[in-house]
Amino acid sequence: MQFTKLEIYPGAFHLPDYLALEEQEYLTRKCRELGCQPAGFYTPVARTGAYMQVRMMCLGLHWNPKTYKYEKTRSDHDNLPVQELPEDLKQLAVRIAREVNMTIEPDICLVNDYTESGKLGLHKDKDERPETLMAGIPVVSISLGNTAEFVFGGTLRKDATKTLLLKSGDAFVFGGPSRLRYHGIASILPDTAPPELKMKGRFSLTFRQY
Ligand code: MD3
Ligand code: FE
Repeated sequence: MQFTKLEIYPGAFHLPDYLALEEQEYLTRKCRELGCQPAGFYTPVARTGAYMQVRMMCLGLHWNPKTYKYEKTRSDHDNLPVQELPEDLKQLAVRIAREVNMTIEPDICLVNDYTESGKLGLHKDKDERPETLMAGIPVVSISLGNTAEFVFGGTLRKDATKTLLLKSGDAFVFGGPSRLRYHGIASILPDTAPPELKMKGRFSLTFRQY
C-alpha cells in the first residue's frame, strides 16, 4: 500500500488518508458500540470545575481529568471499571507506528467525541510513565468524521504554533522529540465527514503506552 508521510516536526508524522473508507466505517461503528456500553462516553469535568467541550471514553486504562492520573476505574465519574482495549485496535496502532519506524506497545486508547462545536484547549500529554515519555514512545492518533483544525506548538506554551487540518481517515504519530509538544483542537468544520459515516461530529482515537 502506498501512502503519504509528512514529517511536520522531527518525530511528528502526518499520514493523510491512511485509512480506507471501509476501515473508517468499521472504526466508527466500533466507537459507537463501545461508547454506549457501561463505561462508555461521558462528559468529563475538568480540574477547573468546568465541563469539557468533548465527550471522552478510555479503553485499557482511564485517564482521570481531575487528577491527571491513569486508573482502572473512573473515580472522577461513576467508578465503573474501564473497558478493555480491543486487540484489533491495538494492532492497528502498532502498524501505524511501524510505518514511521517507531514502536509502541499500546495499553490505552482515549476516544474523544466532538460535536460540531467541540474544542480542546492547548495541552501536553505527559501523564504516561516517565520512562515512556523519556524514550519518546509515540502517541498514535486516528481521526474519523468531520475535519478538525489541529493546533500544534512547541514544548513551551508560548512557542509558535502551526495549524493543520485532520481529516477523516488521517493518522498521526507524535513521537521522539515531538512527544511533549503542546497541541489542541481549535474547531471542528461542519459537514466535512464522508457521507457514508453518517457523522455529525468527530471521533479521535489516541493510542498510548502507559
Ligand atoms: C501531540 N486529542 O486526546 S489528536 C488528546 O483530536 C488529544 O482529540 C486531540 O490531544 C483530538 O490528548 C488531538 C492529536 C494528538 C494527540 C496526542 C498527542 C497530538 C499529540 C500527544 C503528543 C503530541
Ligand atoms: Fe493531547
